[in-house]
Amino acid sequence: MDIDYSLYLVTDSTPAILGDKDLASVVEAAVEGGVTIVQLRDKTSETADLIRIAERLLEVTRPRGVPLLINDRVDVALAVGADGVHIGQDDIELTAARKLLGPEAIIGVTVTSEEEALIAAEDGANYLGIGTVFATPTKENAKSIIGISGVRAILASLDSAGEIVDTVCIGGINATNLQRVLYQTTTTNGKRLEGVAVVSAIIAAEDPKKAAAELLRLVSEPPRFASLHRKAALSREDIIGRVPQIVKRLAEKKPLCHNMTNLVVQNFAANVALCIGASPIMSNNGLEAPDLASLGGALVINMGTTTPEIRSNHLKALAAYNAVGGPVLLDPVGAGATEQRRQGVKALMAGGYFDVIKGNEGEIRTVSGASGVKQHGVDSGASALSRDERSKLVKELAARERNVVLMTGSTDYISDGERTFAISNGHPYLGEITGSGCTLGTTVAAFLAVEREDKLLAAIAGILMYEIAAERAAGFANGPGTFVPAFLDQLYRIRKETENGDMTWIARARIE
Ligand code: 3NM
Ligand code: MG
Repeated sequence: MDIDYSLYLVTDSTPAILGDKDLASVVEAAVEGGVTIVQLRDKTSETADLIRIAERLLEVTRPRGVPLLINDRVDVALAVGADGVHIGQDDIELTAARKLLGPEAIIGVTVTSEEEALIAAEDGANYLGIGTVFATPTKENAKSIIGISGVRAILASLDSAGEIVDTVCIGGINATNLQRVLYQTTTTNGKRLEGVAVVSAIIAAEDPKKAAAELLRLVSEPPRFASLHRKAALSREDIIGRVPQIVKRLAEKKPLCHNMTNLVVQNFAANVALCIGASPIMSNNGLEAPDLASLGGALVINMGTTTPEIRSNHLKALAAYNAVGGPVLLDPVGAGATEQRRQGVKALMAGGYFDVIKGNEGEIRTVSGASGVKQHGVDSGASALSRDERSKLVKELAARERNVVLMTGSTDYISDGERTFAISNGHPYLGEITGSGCTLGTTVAAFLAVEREDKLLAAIAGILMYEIAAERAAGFANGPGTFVPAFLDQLYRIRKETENGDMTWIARARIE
């Protein structure tokens, strides 16, 4: 059976979602908009009513070749001649439903864990509905919220068990997160969801036809922020050869570097951006982010001074940049220091795609989900991990998020999930002044704006320019105080030397 699961509509007749619209008309509009499969889900109607509703829906789905499944009720499916059923873990057994409905029926099963998924696949489910992805008011007593990483773990275990079964995910999917969910749930082996299932994104929409058409377009297109190129091998020699060219390009293009950053580093970050040749704007107003995102620059979201209001501005800006594929860097400052910050990181990572996540060891461990990470304040503190553990952590987190992860320290570790490097440039003075981590974020973001093909290379270019400038500046400084202006000078000088064709500074790169 070749069923198209791209855009799966699950119905809901409760007033909170359907409003005073007529369900069959909404489904008809949704099918016209491009929904590829429909499930009648109605937990309250009497059986006779349910049968009448199912018959009405069949009248609008069948002429267009769109399958109609019935939630839970094998009897109703049989009575109206529907195409199949969708069953939850507490409903009729899959094998029993198969006996009643026969081999041709489409039977889908809700799964929340790897174990449930493997059992349903072995028992011959046609597809799995994996969820709940995000908390959703449509299903308030959801068994568990498994997030993007939970969906990917299920896909990976199906893949490694050799189970071939179609999959969709459900729960809180809408036009703003759909592409990221499809992108980030794809396993390193390339196993991906066949589609997404939605309720409110269509049923509660003002114009269900338009909503369905837009969702279908999003399912069919890669996200604007996706890296489409193959991850080319990158040798030390490639890096030494290419980084100065990117520094030069940055100086020529003067990309906008939009910083939503903390109170402490506003001025320093703007100066760093200017010295490397970028054009800084320090705006924490999420409402102007769509205008700024259209200017082709990059965004830094720095959690250094965070409040719920600031977070909502961050989320607005993140959505705006994601929509146009503008690069976004997350700096989860002090992520593990307080409960507020841990929640903040979760909300941001559930709210959009970050091309690069940059933090110190404690921050990166918190982002990766490690519990009990002790952070005194926002400073880095002593390392708890070996070199191998650090390199593995950034690699695995980057593979999980399908982005680039940079963990700073006396040696920095950076990976895109496939290629991992350790960089040991820099100077201890960077640890004695405020904002050195934050302004590295600013620098890397500016590089992302001008090197779109290879985000890892862009980030490495930023780190090398920044840390080599710090090394050179230390030679002119008497201590941290005089280091700051010397550092700005050296960022500026490296830019000018590079513009004038003198690339010798890159010889200092310590990268492996
Ligand atoms: N099943 P919306 S979540 C019907 O996790 C349903 O199994 C879920 O609604 C599961 O698209 C859900 O409005 C509701 O978030 C999804
Ligand atoms: Mg059920």
